[in-house]
This record gives sequence, structure tokens and C-alpha cells, in this order.
Amino acid sequence: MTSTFTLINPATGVSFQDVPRASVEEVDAAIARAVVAQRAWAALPPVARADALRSFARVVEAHVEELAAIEVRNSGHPVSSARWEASHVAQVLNFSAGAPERLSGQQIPVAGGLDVTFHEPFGVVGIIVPWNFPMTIASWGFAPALAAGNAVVLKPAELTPLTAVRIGELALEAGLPEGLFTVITGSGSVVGQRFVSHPDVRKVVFTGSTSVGVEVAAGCAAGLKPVTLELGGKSANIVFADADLEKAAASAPGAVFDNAGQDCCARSRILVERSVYDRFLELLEPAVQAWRVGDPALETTEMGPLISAAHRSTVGGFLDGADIAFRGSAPGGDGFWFAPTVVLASREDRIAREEVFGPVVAVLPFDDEADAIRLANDTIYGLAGSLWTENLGRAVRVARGVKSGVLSVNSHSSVRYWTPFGGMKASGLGRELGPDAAEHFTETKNVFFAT
Ligand code: TAP
Repeated sequence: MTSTFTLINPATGVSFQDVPRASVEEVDAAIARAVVAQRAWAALPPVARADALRSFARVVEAHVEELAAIEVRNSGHPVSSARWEASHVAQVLNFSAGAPERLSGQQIPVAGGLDVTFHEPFGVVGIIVPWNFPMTIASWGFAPALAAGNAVVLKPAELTPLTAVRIGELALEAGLPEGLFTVITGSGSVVGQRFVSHPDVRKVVFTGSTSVGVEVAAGCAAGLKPVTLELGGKSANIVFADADLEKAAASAPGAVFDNAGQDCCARSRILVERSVYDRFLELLEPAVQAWRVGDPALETTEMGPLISAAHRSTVGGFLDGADIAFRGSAPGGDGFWFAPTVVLASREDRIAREEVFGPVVAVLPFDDEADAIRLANDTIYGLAGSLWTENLGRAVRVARGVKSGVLSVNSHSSVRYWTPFGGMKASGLGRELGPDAAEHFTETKNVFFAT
């Protein structure tokens, strides 16, 4: 009998569906089918692969409402966010559809012959997805991987598999060949590990915690397998005294409480220049209290529940002994609710150093520009960050000084599918999205033809 796991709606705490837990044999069978499908896929003319991805995008676009409704139950995302995420998948597919015809290689002049560089697909790519953004993060891997001529086996997180499973079905409805893109539900230690160890999976993309990422990277190194890692973060939101303080304070809650803080790019440290520290907190308090936390099925909701009871208790542990400045509100009931919380912290506090992955933000003062850069970099992570200033020279200096893969000035934007995304230091290895996204799923081959 097939083993299963049970899904729980995070907004109600009620279990609602059982999902198969794949065995190693089932993973191996999917990889074997992917090997066969990939050969035919890579042999298609690039325009045919581009057309297939555009059809896939159209089918996803036609199912945005359905996918959003599934995500509300699956992960507790507010419906307006879930709708954006589903549309984003279609956009990533459309963007990736431009790649097959642009992976044109290079001809380099040589004496005595002709020299051609090809971008060839790896073969089968294994993609391991976390529970916080089940649809978008999956698409950042599978869309460019398919565009480059690979087959994909994808493992969603056990907590949130439903939208990925549905997207896998939509791929078939759109006419993608059987076996080319397979979504396999199951545990990380079985399915994810098999992607790492199976010799026919030639590249792995892992998004998740830094601790598991290190394990995945070690396994890939043992098989000399390339790996892209998108890991944790402790991003800084730096507010200088010369900033538009009203704007900076009004936007700060969204930058950390979006998706209940379960966002690798969450600006979970607000660093404020000492001379405006008190004024900034005065402006921040009403913005936090106005943050709408509640039923994710409502259009007006800005923040839903945390993903699980266990995660809520981990997040709550960060408040032990913390100096809480103020909190927003959250509903009662059986969902995994947690009120947005602002903590006054000093540099050595656990809350100022470790990733919380929940709606808790640490506020710290700094003295000057050099101190701001030092403090922003005083973390093992280097994923995202924001800085607020009206001084252009300072914006340039600080943006160049902060060790993060993505930064925004007078904004909190982190992800655009047409610009590169990824982390430095313990936040990751390699980049996703952007103009080179599909190329990252190819190996370079150089051939010299003697004449
Ligand atoms: P993890 O516990 O690391 O899980 C991520 C995925 O890896 C899940 O699908 C998990 O499977 C699987 N997995 C677990 N153990 C594995 C193993 N030994 N080998 C292979 N796969 C394994 O992370 P999480 O709790 O889901 O996600 C939260 C973390 O992800 C945070 O640190 C967050 O910052 C990070 N994150 C980073 C980004 C980017 S883009 N940098 C984006 C989102 C999240 P299960 O189903 O068994 O859990």
C-alpha cells in the first residue's frame, strides 16, 4: 500500500487531504522516464520548445484562480498574494520561452579550422522546493531548465505540495510530453536525497534552509554534480536620517511581514540612524498596527497564518526575553496565528543574528554610514536588503558596501523574473532568473573542426 502524509490547513488547523509519499523506487522510475523524454525534447527545434512553453504559460494563466484557491488552503497565503504568485509562474514560463532560440553558442576565430561553442542541456535536473513560496520558487527552476532542453523532476515541500502537483498536471494538459516534467511528492530525506545521489540527475537546484543546503551541496560534490543553492537570509532595511522617513516607515511592515515573515528576503532587521531612531519608531507603530492579519481567503487580508504549529512555536521562542516595542494584531482560533512583532535589539541578541522566518523584526540603531555597512554585514547571510536615503552618493557607496545578492534603494523590491536573483555568503550559491537563467541549465561544449 502507498504511504501517505496528511495536509493541514494552516488557517484552521484542520487536516484536509492525504498525499502520496513516494518511495526511492518510484523516484527512480520517474527519473528513468525523464531520461527518455529529455532526449526527444532536446532534439526538437528551439522554436518548438519555445512554443510548448508558451502553451504551458497560457494554460497556467487560465488556471490562476484555481491555483490561488489551492494555495490559500495549501499554505495559508492571502488570496491576493496567491493570485500574484500563480500569474508569476505564467510570466516566468513566457520569459523562459524566449531562451531556446537565444542559446545560440559562439563561433570563435581560430587558425586551421572552425571552432564552435555549444550550450548543451545537462539532461535531467532535480529541483527541491521549500514550503514558503511553493509556486514561484518551483517555476524559477523548472521553466528555464525546460527551456534549455532538460527534463525536470521536482519535489515540493511535504507541507505544501498541492499547487506544484496541479502545475505538473497543467504541463500535460498544455501538451508537454509525458515524463518531461514530473512532480514527485514525498520527504526530503527520500525524494530530495535521491535527486542528489542518482547518477542520471545531472544538476540539482535546492531552495531551503542553509543547514540542509550544505548537506545537499556535499552530496552533489560527491557526485561531481553542479548545484544551485537558494538559502536563508537576515536582510537589513537601512534607514538614514536623510531618508523620506514617512515612506520608509510606511513600507517597512510589508518588507518583513509579507507572507508572515516566511520569506527568505524578509527585511527582518531595521537599522535606523540614531538621530531619527525615536521618530522612526513613532511612525512605524501605526503602520504595524494597521497591518491586516486574518482569513487568507479574504481579498483584504495582507498576512495569513504561519505554516504549522511547530513553526509557530519556533518563532515564539525568539521572543523569550526579547524587548518587545509593540505588536500588531492576529485572530484567535485554531489556525497558526502570530501577531506582527517589533523588537528593540542590540547587536549580540539572537533575534538580531538568526533567521526567524516569522513576523518578527529587530530594530537596531547605528551611528554613521560606515557603522551601517558594518552592521548590515554582521551576519552569516547575504541575500537581500534595502536602503533609504535621499543622498545619491551615499546610496551608491552603501549599495556597493553591503554584501548581498540583491538590494533596493528607496524600495523593497527583490524579485523581478528578468533580473538575476540569489544570495552571497551563507545565503546561497549561483543565481536564478535574469537574462542568463536558462544558460545556467546548460553545459558548455567547445568543438574544433580541422579544415
Ligand atoms: P528545508 O527544511 O531546508 O526544506 C527545503 C526542502 O528541502 C523541502 O522540500 C524539504 O523536504 C527538502 N529536504 C529536507 N531535507 C532534505 C535532504 N536531506 N535532502 C534533500 N532535500 C531535503 O527548508 P524549509 O523549512 O522548507 O524552508 C525554509 C528555509 O528556506 C528558510 O531558511 C528560508 O530562508 C529558505 N528559503 C530560501 C529562499 C531563497 S530563494 N534564498 C527561498 C525560500 C526559502 P520536506 O518536504 O521533507 O521538508
